[in-house]
Amino acid sequence: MKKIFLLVALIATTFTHLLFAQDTKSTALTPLLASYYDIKDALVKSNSADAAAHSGEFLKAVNGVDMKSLPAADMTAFMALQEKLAFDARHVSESKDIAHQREHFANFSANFFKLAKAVKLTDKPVYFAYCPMKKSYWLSAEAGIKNPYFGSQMLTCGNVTETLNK
Ligand SMILES: [Cu+2]
Repeated sequence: MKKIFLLVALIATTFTHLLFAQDTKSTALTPLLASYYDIKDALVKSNSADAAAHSGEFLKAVNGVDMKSLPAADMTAFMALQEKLAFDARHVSESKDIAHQREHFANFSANFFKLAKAVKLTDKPVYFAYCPMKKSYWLSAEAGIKNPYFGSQMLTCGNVTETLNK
């Protein structure tokens, strides 16, 4: 009887550990990364309508984050950046001018990288790339350079300066 009890306790403990392990992989902030990449990809294609639409989605997501679900450290990091991220996302979402969208995307990316460094948004690598022409950064899921500031005009201009989750 004692053995069975121990076995049950062991299984329960293992199960809890598995659950927690999964929790650390994604947070309420994880969807923001996918949304950020959608905006970036639209700018790589110089598609201002898509960039605006995806920024609208980002804006909704960033304003809808359930703060109470976040660990204290993540919440602190997020709260310092939420308004800044929302500000630039709103401007991109309301604009049809790709140059104007790219201006905001530079600031947006700098703030989003601060978030990605402070909060583990994914287990996959996040590449932080720099465009010397625009003097601005962006985040990418791939190491290969596809420049969102110039698109096809200068698609491979830039280099990765930092990698998260290497
Ligand atoms: Cu603006």
